[in-house]
Amino acid sequence: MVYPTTVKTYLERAASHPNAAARKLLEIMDRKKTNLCVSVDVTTSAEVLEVVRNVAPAVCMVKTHIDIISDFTPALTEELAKLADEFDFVIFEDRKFADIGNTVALQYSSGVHKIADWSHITNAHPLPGPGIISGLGTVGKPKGRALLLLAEMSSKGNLATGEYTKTAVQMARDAGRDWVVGFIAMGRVDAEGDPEGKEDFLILTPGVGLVAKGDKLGQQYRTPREVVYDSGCDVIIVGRGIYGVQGGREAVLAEAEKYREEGWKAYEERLTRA
Ligand code: S5P
Repeated sequence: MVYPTTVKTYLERAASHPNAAARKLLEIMDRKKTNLCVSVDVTTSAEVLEVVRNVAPAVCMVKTHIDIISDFTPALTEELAKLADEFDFVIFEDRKFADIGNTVALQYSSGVHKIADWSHITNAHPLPGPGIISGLGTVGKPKGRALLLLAEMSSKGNLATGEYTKTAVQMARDAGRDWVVGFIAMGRVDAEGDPEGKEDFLILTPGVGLVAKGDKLGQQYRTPREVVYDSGCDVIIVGRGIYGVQGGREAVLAEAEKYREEGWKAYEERLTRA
């Protein structure tokens, strides 16, 4: 069976989305013809900005791990925000919150990183229960931000399977799509319980590579086509497969373009799938 959400265009889905950050993302995807998110997992401010400037034309989203930056100052996130406006992409801080509501609200709003001030979208493990969603919501909702739950993971042997995944989806349903806009997942975890595709959650999927099949630490890769066409996911997240290529600035953009094209082709094909 074809899950109805996967045969709707990103723009159609934007029109009816209640969350401002999700709407912005879907509109950008349509405008720039890209479902590619580049994961910028490098460890200095200069490297982050260099990778972002290189790939910016090809992406709808840039994903950060702000806590791996060794020389972090707020100037970095100010510059990222400027680039996001200039090149038309959203910022996803991949913080993977995993504590009680009160603590995550502090981690999201405070400290040196002040994530809620600059990151359009962030994510959380459902492990602590619904309090994590409400805690983050006290900070993010008034700012028009969006939250994703990790319903599945790409790494070998992970525990986010079966009942855990189902409960994660239920937690998102209970919270409402105006705040929890979707999932980190490997496929359409939302299809069961919504056969007509009325909810329209976003599925963002890491573990994407055109060449490598995995790394030495349990990461597992699938191709953009497997992720977008076969599994019906919405955004492909690519890290080392893009910023890790040799050959400097042009090679990195060329690689990003390759992923963008593959991801977009798979999306267009799935729209017309019978
Ligand atoms: O299950 C997951 C969830 C995430 S968000 N598996 C992942 O790999 N990620 C993130 O995606 C991970 O933290 C990293 O930033 C990125 C994948 O990087 P790559 O270099 O393997 O493409």
